[in-house]
Amino acid sequence: MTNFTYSATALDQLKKSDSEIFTALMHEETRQSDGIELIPSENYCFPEVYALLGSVFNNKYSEGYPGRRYYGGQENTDIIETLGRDRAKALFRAEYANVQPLGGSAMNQAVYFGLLQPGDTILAMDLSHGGHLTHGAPVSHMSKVFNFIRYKTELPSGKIDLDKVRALALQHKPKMIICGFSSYPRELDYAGFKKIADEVGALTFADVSHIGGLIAGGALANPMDVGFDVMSTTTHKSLRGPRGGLIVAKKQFGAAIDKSVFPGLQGGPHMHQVAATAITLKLASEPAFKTYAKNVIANAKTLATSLTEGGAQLVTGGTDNHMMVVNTVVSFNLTGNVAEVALDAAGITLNKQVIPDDPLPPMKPSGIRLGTPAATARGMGETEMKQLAGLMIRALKASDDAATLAKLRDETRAICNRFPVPGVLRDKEEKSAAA
Ligand code: DSN
Repeated sequence: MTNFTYSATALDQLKKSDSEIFTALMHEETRQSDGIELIPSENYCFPEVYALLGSVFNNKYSEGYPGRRYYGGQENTDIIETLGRDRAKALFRAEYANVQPLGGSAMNQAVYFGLLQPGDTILAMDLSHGGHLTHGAPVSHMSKVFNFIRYKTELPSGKIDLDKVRALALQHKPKMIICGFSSYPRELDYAGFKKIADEVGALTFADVSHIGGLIAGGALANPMDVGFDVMSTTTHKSLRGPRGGLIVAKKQFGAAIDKSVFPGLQGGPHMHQVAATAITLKLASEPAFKTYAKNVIANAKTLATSLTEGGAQLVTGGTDNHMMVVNTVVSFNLTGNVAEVALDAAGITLNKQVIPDDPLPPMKPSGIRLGTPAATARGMGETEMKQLAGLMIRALKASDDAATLAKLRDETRAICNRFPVPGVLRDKEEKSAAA
């Protein structure tokens, strides 16, 4: 099997230079291979991404943009960044793209500072109801600079009520309305958000970080198709790319966003990441990725149904996208942190999660959040989703029984070993041969 992950020379050098780091790397490969990854914001990147992240593009400073840089030697970096921008525009049907943001937080800050003035009002989803830190959570620096007003989901449905969003918009007259989430299992009504924004003269900004890949693959609606002004997505989640972010927008906002990313917020872009983003966008435009995106959602629906049949109560009752949130307190009398630890012991990785209006604190919340992008990238399908749901239910019912959890871990490993992690060596023999 070809070792896509690292060049043999680099790996050999690492082994000689630092056995502690080398060993941790090998153990992490084993952890990712032997366990099932259900954190909905994580994924296994395309193998080509490893090749570029571990490449000489890491060595290059490229402040500026293609054709207008502050350092020489840009003939190859200009090619990859231009390809990245053009591919992002084509994939998301946008007039402008910037592929330099170092991550999701930088990307969203660049949008705010590029299109707004300090003190401006922004209407966004509350973190505790499924929004994101960068959407104005009080602990974020952004909340100190802009005046965030937060809309929430409704109980008991757990869904967004656009009439309530409209009422807040009419009351506070925001300059920007954001839709997007890190924990909301339903499709958004982008046209509905746009109508409200038009009524109050606000810019429309969709942060589709979780679902960027599902939009690229045509499995979920694209906010740009209904006239959104700007959209951001991280590149490492459902898109299966390197850690990073990208912004697309209407042409008229391009110059301001470019200036905001560099020199406003960032210095030299990470060109190994930009190169990896460019190949990711190519792969995400191919027919196989459409199948992948469709399968991510089909798998999530199967997992949600199977968990519900096993006694799990899901926030909003199900899912339209790649993720679901389980209220573990009402379902299994377990707080989310206890459920997370028990499932980890069974080889199943996901995260504890606050539920809307959670009476419990974030480190001991009422639920867990899980999703299917990574499992689907391994090639798992409906059969495995049903098996995983069964393992989860058994683990949650035996959360204090170490022997049962260890047995479940063996069952999880047996399923996982039939679906190798893309681009990572399969077993110890292959690894030692490569090293
Ligand atoms: N940390 C990401 C998530 O898990 O949703 C968002 O930034």
